[in-house]
Amino acid sequence: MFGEHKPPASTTMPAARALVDLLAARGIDRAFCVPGESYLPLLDALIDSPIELVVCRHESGAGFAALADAQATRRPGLFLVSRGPGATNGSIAIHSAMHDALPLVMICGQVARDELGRHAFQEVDYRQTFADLAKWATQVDDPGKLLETVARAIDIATSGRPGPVVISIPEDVFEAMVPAFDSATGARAGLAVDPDTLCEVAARLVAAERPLLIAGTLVNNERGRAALARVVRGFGVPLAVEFRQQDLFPNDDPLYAAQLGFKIPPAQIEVLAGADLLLAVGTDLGDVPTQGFTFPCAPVPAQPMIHVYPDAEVAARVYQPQLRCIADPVVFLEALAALVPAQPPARPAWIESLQSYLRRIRVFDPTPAADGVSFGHVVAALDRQMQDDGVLVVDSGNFNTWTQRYFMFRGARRMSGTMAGAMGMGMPGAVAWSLRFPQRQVVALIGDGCVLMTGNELATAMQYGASPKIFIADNGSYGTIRLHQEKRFPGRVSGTRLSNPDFARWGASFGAAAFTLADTDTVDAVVAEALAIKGPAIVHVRTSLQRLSAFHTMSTT
Ligand SMILES: Cc1ncc(C[n+]2csc(CCOP(=O)(O)OP(=O)(O)O)c2C)c(N)n1
Repeated sequence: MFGEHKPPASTTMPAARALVDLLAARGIDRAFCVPGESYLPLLDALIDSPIELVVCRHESGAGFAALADAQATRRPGLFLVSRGPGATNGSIAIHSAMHDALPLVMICGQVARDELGRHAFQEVDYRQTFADLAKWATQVDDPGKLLETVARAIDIATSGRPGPVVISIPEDVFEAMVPAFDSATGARAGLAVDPDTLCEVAARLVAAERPLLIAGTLVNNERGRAALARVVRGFGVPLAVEFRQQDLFPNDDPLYAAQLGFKIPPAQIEVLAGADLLLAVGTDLGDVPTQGFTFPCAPVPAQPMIHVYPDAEVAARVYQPQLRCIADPVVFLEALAALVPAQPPARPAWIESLQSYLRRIRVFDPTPAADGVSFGHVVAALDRQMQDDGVLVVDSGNFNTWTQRYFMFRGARRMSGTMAGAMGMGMPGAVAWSLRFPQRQVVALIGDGCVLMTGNELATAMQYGASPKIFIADNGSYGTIRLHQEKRFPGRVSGTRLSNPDFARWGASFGAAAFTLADTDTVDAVVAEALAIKGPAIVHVRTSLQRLSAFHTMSTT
């Protein structure tokens, strides 16, 4: 039933205030920013609003923090940037949100309307600049259309395949008088699921001998994870998860089969390809989870496939499954969970074939490395010591391949990182998670290359009382690229060597607790000490370059 709707009052207010009311009504309670003179009225309106403002040190940090906040809350992440250089600095987060299907809103100031089109100071046409990066880029040229434009942008960011939107607002528009925001508007409902389709999917899941469920990022929220667990266990169907979505389901459960990230060994793909039914839910089946569109084989999969996705245009891009269901994937799983059979079908041989690979790679290799601490030892210690609702934020680089072998996402442990593989998410992401969940352990794994991109957001952690524990894997190299180099141009090192500061002293200069970890024998003790710190802690791990990856060494690439 619709509630009673009173027509909007005819009062007017400055556009910046009406904008803040609208953002708050859409569930946004935090904004990350780097300030600029182009949006002063908005900064001012935030003072008296329920939206908390977190000032950052670089727009990429603000953008990554907003992205992580969207991951943590599954509500739109918001960041505010100044025109021109501010907006272009923030573009890395826009690109990441697009690839990660995360709802992100970037509001940027713009030159005043009477200067538009005259190449005024720092002027950029954001609609052109972000046309390819964002799901939608718009500019509010008419104050009367401010609220409808912003409401539309948020709907675009959060519907179908979620994504980033860019809203440019000329500085004089913020000060125009507009009608007050009517908070009764904007009710939303999820995409429903057709009951006949559901019954068919349930029947097929029961009948299949070797079904495989592939779950993606759009399922990764509290309701989605709960429904997914009921479906996986109720139908006894093994689960493979999309890249960096390991926290979708307990990794130590026999029905957890694989993470479909980069470099899956061909032997494992061969086993997965033995499936006789694929049910892909909430993944856009891009090139990463599908191993370059080879599993499932594109465009027509080798086995019957059912694809559940909320956006027909995205779902139809490559694959022609037997059955495509355009629906909200969480609503779909919840409805499917109501149809589980009395007993899950037994598939011991199929489950065992999937488990044998995981068992093999999870055997801990205690051999110390000759040129530094193997980062695998640190990740294994974190697995032993982190709380069951801890959050592990991973930056991009080979140091985090160890999480696939030695870190079990179980209980309420969460993972955060970009599927887009952008370097720099680690520090601001950890700050955002720690601000959102001050009681939980928030640990970040960050390479020496990544940490000097956005590491200055440690200052933001200090300023706002966030308490992330940062483990820096320092192998003196942009190691991932060095590994590629070693494969393609053996022995020829170019552009990948790094000369680093003493990261413990660097962290201490911000006021964080700081540790140096250079000896394999002290890994457990240093991890324990760092985790016990109340505020932020930096652990400078002098890691092995030779054993930089969980799956390769530098000399055996
Ligand atoms: C913003 C950005 N720039 C460049 C790259 C390419 N890239 C991927 S991994 C990597 C090296 C990361 O180095 P580091 O943080 O030291 O981790 P390691 O690879 O040594 O484990 C680079 C340069 C990227 N993914 N993102």
